[in-house]
Amino acid sequence: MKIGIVCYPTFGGSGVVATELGIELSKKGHEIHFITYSQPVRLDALSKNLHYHEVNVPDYPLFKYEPYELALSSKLYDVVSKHKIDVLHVHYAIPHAYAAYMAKKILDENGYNIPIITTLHGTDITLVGNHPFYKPAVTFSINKSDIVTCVSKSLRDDTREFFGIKRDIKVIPNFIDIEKYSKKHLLFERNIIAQDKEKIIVHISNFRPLKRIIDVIKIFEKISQKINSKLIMVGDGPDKKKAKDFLRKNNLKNKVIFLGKTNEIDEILCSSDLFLLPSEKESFGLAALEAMALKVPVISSNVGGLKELNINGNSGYTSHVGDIDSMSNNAIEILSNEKLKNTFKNQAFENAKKYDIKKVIPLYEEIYSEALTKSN
Ligand code: GMT
Repeated sequence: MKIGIVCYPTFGGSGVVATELGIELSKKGHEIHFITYSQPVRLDALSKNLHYHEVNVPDYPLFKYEPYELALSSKLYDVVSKHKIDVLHVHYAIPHAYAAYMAKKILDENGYNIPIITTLHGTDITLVGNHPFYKPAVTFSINKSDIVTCVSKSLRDDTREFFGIKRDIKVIPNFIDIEKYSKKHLLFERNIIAQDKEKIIVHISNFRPLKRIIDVIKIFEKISQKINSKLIMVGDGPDKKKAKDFLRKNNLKNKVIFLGKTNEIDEILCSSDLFLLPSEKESFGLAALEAMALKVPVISSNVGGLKELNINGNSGYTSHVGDIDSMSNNAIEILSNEKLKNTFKNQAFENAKKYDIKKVIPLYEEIYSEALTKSN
């Protein structure tokens, strides 16, 4: 099948999922065309089955805002008609589902029928999409997609509730390549970042307010009063300065390392004892799944898709948003007992196996076939 994939090519979870999906589909013999404004970060090599088409928005002094949706629709029209694409799969509703619908209409005028699959990832629904400025256009484009999928049951329910949408929405969870991760267990020399007896606690995110990175530090502060430990903060974003100020004021600077954006996430997780994700909203929590796949127990909030992924008392623990005491007590319980920690580590890995790429990719292939059948 020839599949066009539209996504945000940056470090965000939706872009990572879309890229890994495209790469895996290409290995299965599908011809994949990424249509994005820059080459997706995890797409390091193009091949016979993997193509990349850049969307350009030229500067023009008249425009206060460059019309990206327009450029994307035109590019989609070009790529779909030139390469005879069978289905178009857009990740993140804003503005991708809207631009895809416009491209579909233009193609239709030219006698070309292209089914559109929209995958909702989270903030396109729970944060940005339901703002009155965007809501009518987002509702319209979700309703007009041929098939809609989302990454957790919680996100499906939120989409129905926030947009009053009644149509079928399929849940296809995010995934990881378990085989690849199994090979990485014990990969990293832990004493590069911590002393031998120090426990390593990790947080990975884009440091946006909804990730609550001050909670991460407060939880760590309580843990470190009882357990010799170090906190590794991976990522970058708007709350980084606030976090650094907090560390300075609370004399925690020497115990916390900021690693910035890195592609070495697996290596860091391999040598970690615990992963913290106390988010205010989280439709899935891909970073937590990556941690679980590398046998790292997760301490998280119990919001959205996180409570579907992180099984309380099994792969880690979940608590209410902002409950620093509960999260730090749970963390201390796991970290202070080596046998218990190993049980949680193994359980985290067992749970991650449910999200193996080999189980999830066929679900996408099924919906591509369904979309094709429906549109013919
Ligand atoms: O978490 C973010 O802020 C990034 C965002 C994105 O658009 O990439 O992540 C969303 O999609 C990921 C992939 O499906 C999910 O794992 C994240 O839970 C989801 N983020 C939120 O719902 C806040």
